[in-house]
Amino acid sequence: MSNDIYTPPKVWEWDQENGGAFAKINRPVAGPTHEKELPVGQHPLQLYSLATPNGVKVTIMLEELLALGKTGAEYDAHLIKITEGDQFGSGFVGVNPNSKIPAMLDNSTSPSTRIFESGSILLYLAEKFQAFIPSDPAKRTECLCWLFWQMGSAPMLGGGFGHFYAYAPEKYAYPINRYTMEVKRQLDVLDRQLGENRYIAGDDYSIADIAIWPWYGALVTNKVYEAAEFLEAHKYKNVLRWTHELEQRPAVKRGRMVNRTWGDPAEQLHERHDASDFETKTQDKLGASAEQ
Ligand SMILES: N[C@@H](CCC(=O)N[C@@H](CS)C(=O)NCC(=O)O)C(=O)O
Repeated sequence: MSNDIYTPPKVWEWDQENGGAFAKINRPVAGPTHEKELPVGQHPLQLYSLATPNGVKVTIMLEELLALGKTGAEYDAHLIKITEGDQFGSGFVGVNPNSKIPAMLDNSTSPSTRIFESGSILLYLAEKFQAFIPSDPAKRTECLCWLFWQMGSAPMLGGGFGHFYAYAPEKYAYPINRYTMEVKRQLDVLDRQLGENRYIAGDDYSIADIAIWPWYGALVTNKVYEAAEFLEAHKYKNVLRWTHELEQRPAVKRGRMVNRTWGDPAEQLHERHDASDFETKTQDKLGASAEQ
């Protein structure tokens, strides 16, 4: 690949060697590549995920629900290694035909309910447990506006800006400028909203915060794409104030650890099957017990 001007052929052909991070798992077709059943644990909710920003939305929500005392939100979190193609196993595709984490099964219903798309999972859980979504119709609408804002906006951040700034095999001015413009605009949207409100949708912490924080909070604190300086993240003061407030929440701290396979071993809980796993099964503890 080079910076030469590209003239599209009459019919696009799949160049399997086109390089770039994640080229190995990208395909122009859907459906399973292999037969593989999903593991099923003992709890009502079965989550199949990885601790990317999209995955973390759901684990934060589940930990917040448990912190509120909603015991029906007990869950098993199974690790899906997307760089190894686990999302293309037949069992996973059965839960999410779109082959992306997070995906969830609610085994407390008969038959089981499958839920995919992180925004839809947050809404499902908020409605099921009547929590983190306002009951007042106007406030509920505001909360859903921001939830859907996230679902429409984050692909510009991840698939657009993050891809071309951090992952593309070569840097091109055109897409980086285009998506930087859009991401800075999005940060300004959030900054203005958070200048007038404590939380995204008003006075109360909600699924709008839980959806938006893992992407935009990580961006302004340099945890994704190493782009905080490039984007002048320090200028979005209200976003930073909100980001730091949310990161202190115990459920947010726990949610970020689940299905995490990189970074500090003390913050990696590869699978979560019980609340006590946070104390006993993080990688530092498992590594230490393997050494004894
Ligand atoms: N809109 C989806 C996006 C999910 C998504 O893009 N998941 C990524 C990880 S963050 C994934 O599973 N990628 C694997 C692949 O594309 O094969 C959601 O919010 O759930």
